[in-house]
Amino acid sequence: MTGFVARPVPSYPTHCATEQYDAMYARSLQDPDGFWLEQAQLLDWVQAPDKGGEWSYDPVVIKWFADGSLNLCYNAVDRHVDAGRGDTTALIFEPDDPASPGRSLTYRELHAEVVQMANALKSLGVTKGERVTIYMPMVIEGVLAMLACARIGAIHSVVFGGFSPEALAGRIVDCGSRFVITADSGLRGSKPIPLKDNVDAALKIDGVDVSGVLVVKHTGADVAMSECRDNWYHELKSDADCPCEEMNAEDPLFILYTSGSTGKPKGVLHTTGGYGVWTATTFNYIFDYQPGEVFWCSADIGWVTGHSYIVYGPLMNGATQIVFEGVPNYPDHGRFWDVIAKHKVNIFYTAPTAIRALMREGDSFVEVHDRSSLRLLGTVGEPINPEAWRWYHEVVGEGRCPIIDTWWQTETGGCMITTLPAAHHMKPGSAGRPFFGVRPQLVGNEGEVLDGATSGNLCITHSWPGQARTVYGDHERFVQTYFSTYHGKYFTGDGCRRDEDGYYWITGRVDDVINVSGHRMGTAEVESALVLHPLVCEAAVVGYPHDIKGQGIYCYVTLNADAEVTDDLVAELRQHVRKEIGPIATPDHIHLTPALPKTRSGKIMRRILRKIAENDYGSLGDTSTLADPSVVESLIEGRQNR
Ligand code: 6R9
Repeated sequence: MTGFVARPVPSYPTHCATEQYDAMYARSLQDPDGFWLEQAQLLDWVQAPDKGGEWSYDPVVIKWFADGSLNLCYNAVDRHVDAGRGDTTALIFEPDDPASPGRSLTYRELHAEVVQMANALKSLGVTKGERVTIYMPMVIEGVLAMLACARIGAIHSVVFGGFSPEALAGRIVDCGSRFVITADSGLRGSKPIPLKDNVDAALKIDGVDVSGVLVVKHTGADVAMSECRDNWYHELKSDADCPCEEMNAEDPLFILYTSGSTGKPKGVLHTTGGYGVWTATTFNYIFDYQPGEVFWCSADIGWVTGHSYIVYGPLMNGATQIVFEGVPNYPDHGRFWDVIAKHKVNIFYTAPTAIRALMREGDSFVEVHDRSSLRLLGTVGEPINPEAWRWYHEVVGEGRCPIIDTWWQTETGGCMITTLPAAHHMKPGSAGRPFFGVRPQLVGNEGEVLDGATSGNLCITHSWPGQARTVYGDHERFVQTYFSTYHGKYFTGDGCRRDEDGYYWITGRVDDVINVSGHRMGTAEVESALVLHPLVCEAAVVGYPHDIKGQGIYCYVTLNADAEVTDDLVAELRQHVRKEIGPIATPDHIHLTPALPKTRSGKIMRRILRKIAENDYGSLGDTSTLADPSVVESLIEGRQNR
């Protein structure tokens, strides 16, 4: 792949030109405390911090700005009103159905509505430190719910509205949440999502102990309301005064569940000050938002991208942005570009999987819509293939807009590696250079540090303010997962190449996590769901290259000896996984097999299963250690027949 030099973008501000980046980056490494205490001034503090980072990776203790106090809802909402920016539009709601009325809120109106939501939470009995589960469609009230929690010091745990009642219940129990905020139902591509019904089903599951449910009326769907437990939001909200709670910088802000290579999803915990500074600064420098512009991040608030770049980052910077309820292909494949034309979007941030899916439909869906407002395009969630990158750049952005390919994770809080517009040349497929304060390191499998242009496992050697502090309720798991593979370093789980210009090229996960349409999925999670089915004996799940989704889910399943194989069984198993986890986990292939390739000690040889799923039989490696090498032949035969 050759380096791609961006066309000059004359209107670009110069504050992030190359020399300035180099100088700021160098300073951020030499004097991290001074640098970040200065950046922290982007926020309004009740008690400004004097302390920067106080951290160690052995033992693992991470604190930033620990003597400071602030409230992020105040920073995202009130301070803009106090500073005379109350009439600026904060949120523009674009509904699933383009014919439905949208609405928009100024920062003043946002303030009034956040106060109403916060009062509703208080009247349910929510207090500082409580965990509140948010299970919402992509509507303004979802954003209000998160900000209202931050306002009163409650810890939000947003669960993506596409997750099943079982998955929702697991997350409610794990963080001991006694309160749920939901809506009657949601809409995605005109399909109703029965959110309240799902909550009812989740709350019936053993171990769930929820005392209050707040229900936002959104679609008007008929839902059951339990008298003592369920409350309509519109009946509970009030305009009473509701000041922001003063929070220590290290008080928890939110928990967000994410998949790992083992066990159930982990509740990644972020705290207030460091996360606030990280999302505010990354949004400011990377998206380079200018007053009056319209920003649009097409993610869902159920993922970290929605947390950092729909809720906290843009709002703390006083931006005007879109909250989009719909999907890219409804009512047709031009919906993204229609929304961009309608609201004159200047900065657009989306996922490679959406770009690939839309690219496949041809250029005409793009070209009929006016994209002249676009100035900057961004991607996140998975590696972008150069072909999709070029289409995004040439067709969507008319060759005019720089592309930022931002690499980061739920655990990093915000962007970590990206080119900065006007400071760096872009190379399609490369995330680019580290953001201020980020020290990436490539490490070999034995832990050896690899210098220069090379490939290895991506670690980060020094803490940054936006780093997750722990796994909720299980610090040992946090230490094991991230700091034990390469002692004293944060291990990202990603493989990566660094080129001669110091650009980083993420090559994908090196652990048992797959990335399906930009969503992280632990293969272990899908396996546990499959073996819950009464006919399944054993399951092994791997990822394989998928044109649109990046990776698809390939499941090898062995059945119990007495199981009868019917035509419907495969469909039933797929349905079963959807029910246990949610539609995003729907298997692409279910390969029924009498046996799995195992070593003599009984370990499943996943390496072989991955190769077979990839249709790559030439490099299966050494199969002689298998207990029964003939299994491989029959698996290959089975793969070729599908
Ligand atoms: C923000 C987010 C994190 C994993 C990460 C990596 C992959 C994210 C990427 C990327 C290549 C990029 N990833 N951004 N890979 N290029 N620009 O997606 O968080 O859901 O926690 O996923 O996504 O594999 O480790 P999360």
